[in-house]
Amino acid sequence: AGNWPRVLSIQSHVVSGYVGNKSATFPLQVLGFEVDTINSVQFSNHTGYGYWKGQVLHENELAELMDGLHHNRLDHYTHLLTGYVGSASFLKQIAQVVQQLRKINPNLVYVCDPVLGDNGKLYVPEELVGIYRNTILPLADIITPNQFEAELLSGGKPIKSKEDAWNNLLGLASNWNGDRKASVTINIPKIPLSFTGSGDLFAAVFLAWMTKSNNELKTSIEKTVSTLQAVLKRTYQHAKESGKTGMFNLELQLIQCKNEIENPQVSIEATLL
Ligand code: PXL
Repeated sequence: AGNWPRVLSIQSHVVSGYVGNKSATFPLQVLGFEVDTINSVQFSNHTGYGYWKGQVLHENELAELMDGLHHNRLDHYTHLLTGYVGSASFLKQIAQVVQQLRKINPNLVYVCDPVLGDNGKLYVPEELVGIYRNTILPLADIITPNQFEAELLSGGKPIKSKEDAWNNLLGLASNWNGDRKASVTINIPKIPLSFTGSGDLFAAVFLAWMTKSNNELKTSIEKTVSTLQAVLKRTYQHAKESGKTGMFNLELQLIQCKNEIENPQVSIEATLL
């Protein structure tokens, strides 16, 4: 397995349910990636439940784990994946982790989901915006901001030019392949529920398909969006059929979608600009 892609994923762990590492690990493994996880928190459940208990990993403890890996030469990774980070000091330590991993593998691909908030509302301390912008994003190869995050990270100007129909979400992506820039858009049917952990799933699956396709943006976006649609549709169906409302019935139906994750049927085409 020495040549397999190996991902270090630093994200939340929840005992029950699927956000953070619980949302990212299974799809990456199903797609053939070795996944090592550092749990930035261990909570009973995600915070959307309103009540949760658990522990937070501090930056010195992250450094300790990295030291243990380094001592045993276990810190050779092809990818680093990070998601929700709740404090400035932990985020700064992640910059140290990137530097440590790049010393071992200069070709390390860092996929950063710069989680700041959504729909005009921050859900991390405001000081994280500047640290992402000035310290973390320059180290990242792939970032997966939502619209609000893209606005904050690019200087706070609203993005309004691609307003779409209310029942669609518009996905935008661009990358450099050699000296060529590719840009794609994709219209994503909106499912009328609010899911938790779907952003974490998106970043992990996108990492996988970008790697497997050698950075082919259009097919990677199509496979990622199609996977998300399959998981969210099944989750929506499950929530409706279970009758009861409540957070637990909205947990991603991830294991149930193993086949769709392994072999996504592209149901939605992206447009190359
Ligand atoms: O990215 C979602 C997420 C991650 N980690 C924790 C969360 C949530 C969403 O609620 O509570 C701890």
